Amino acid sequence: MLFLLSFAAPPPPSRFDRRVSVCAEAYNPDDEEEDTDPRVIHPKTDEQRCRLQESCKDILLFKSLDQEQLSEVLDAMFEKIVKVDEHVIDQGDDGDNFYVIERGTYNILVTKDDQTRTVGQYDNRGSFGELALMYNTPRAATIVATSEGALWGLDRSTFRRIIVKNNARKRKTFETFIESVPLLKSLEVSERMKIVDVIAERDFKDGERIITQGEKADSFYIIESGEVRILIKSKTKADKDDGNQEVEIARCHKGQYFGELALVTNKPRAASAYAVGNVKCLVMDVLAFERLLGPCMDIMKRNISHYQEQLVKMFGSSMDLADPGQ
Ligand code: 1OR
Ligand code: 1OR
Repeated sequence: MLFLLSFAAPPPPSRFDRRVSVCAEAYNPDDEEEDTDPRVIHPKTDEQRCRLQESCKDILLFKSLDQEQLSEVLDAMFEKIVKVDEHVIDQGDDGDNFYVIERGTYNILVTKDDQTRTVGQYDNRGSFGELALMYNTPRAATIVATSEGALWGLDRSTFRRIIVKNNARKRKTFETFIESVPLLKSLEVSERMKIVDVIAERDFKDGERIITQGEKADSFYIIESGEVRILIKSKTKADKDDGNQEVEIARCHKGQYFGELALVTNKPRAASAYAVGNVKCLVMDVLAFERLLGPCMDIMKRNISHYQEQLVKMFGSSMDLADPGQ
């Protein structure tokens, strides 16, 4: 294999003419010419490598890579310092790099019908720029730094060779399960496959806490196997005297979801979730949740209104899910 050693940011990609408008483009490893591309390596000091590893540790797209794939990705990443107001990505452009945030705040802007709206923000964590590289589409949003910041970039060719190839495997692995999830039934097959592209699998041991009541929320969960208990700390006087005990309010099983409430209401977690036995969950981050699960929102909102009814039945009218307490 050829090794390309480079200290500067990589040259602009040369394969933009392959851009197609098909969205959930199938990946065929046999016709992927990037397999013959030289391996990209940006040498790093130990200190840089540490910062890079820390920035990447929660990136869902990297979670299902094996050790070798991950080190190839980390080797290829390069540091990019950004200034306030710098446009890291412009909507409509072709995709060059995928970015992981080390620090800094960034606005996500979308222009539609000549109107530009801020649709979200990144706050010192997360990643962006995967869509144009995954689906060969123009950039779907503009990303502007709202502070000085530092990013780690991954070139298009390495991204496609490793992440997109791995997604083809993920699609095969999770296709049958994802098709069986009741919440996702109303989606098109291509929309369900896009969910598979961005999810990660996470394992939890018996008794492990998956969600903590009162915490800020950034993920949504679908149970792939095992059982999850939902517990709530009630705030009635009797419970306070009792040391604010947690009470079980629900159990979720294979194919069911949890962790949607805080994302929908934009509030802290209303309850805690614990694994019962060994549990495997598929995890999606909040932006992917908002981007991909819009069509399922009515079902989720209907179920949320049932929570409120159950809450009143269990604890009387003194509890409010919009005020989860600590
Ligand atoms: P990209 O390669 O298209 C822009 O370049 C990036 O912005 C995109 O990848 C995502 O990583 C990121 N819609 C589209 N792209 C988004 C969105 C988004 N949020 C972040 N990105 N929406 C916002 C969801 C809250 C939907 C807006 C209608
Ligand atoms: P979250 O993001 O607030 C905790 O994190 C999750 O527990 C929550 O989303 C729901 O997905 C899940 N009330 C509140 N949350 C519940 C409930 C629930 N059941 C599951 N969750 N109730 C149970 C109704 C059978 C009503 C309270 C008595």
